[in-house]
Amino acid sequence: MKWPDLGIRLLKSLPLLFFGGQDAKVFMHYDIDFPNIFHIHFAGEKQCVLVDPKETKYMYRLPYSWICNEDIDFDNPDFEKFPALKYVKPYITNLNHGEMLYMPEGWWHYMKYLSPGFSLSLRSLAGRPSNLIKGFANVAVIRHYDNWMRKRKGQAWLDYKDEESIRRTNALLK
Ligand SMILES: O=C(O)CCC(=O)C(=O)O
Ligand SMILES: [Fe+2]
Repeated sequence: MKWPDLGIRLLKSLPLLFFGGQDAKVFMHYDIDFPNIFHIHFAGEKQCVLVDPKETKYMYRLPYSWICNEDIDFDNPDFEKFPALKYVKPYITNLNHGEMLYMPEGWWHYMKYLSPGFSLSLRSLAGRPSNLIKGFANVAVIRHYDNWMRKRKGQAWLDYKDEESIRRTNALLK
């Protein structure tokens, strides 16, 4: 197999393939290890919503996680319950067969398969040292702590993270 030269050193051992049926959604997240991602879509049409990491403070991120509060519907956000989302400016684009989207390291992404299709993500290591360190900490420590707390406390841990995400984010607006 020949790899394309995209001007960045790709992690050749780590291409990821994703499949989605009609209306399948990929929850808003950023990737745990801060890769730069070239996302190539095939077959159907897919909507992609990206958010700049500069706006992370308004994203109701769950503590010890790289996802948002799961009650947020990014197709129709509830601005009463999640008022900080008013300060977030999403970039929205649709990918059709053969189109590629570059997602810089740390950018949030939410995706919706408008019709059945599949995508290939070519990834490269984080370029910023601060992101490399955060990615390493996430993989080596944070996710294990989160799993351990979840086993220990069960639903109470999930409820705590939900409430904290709202409390911390809404506190910024006061
Ligand atoms: O398209 C998908 O199903 C998920 C893609 C994604 O999150 C990624 O490439 O990092
Ligand atoms: Fe992702």
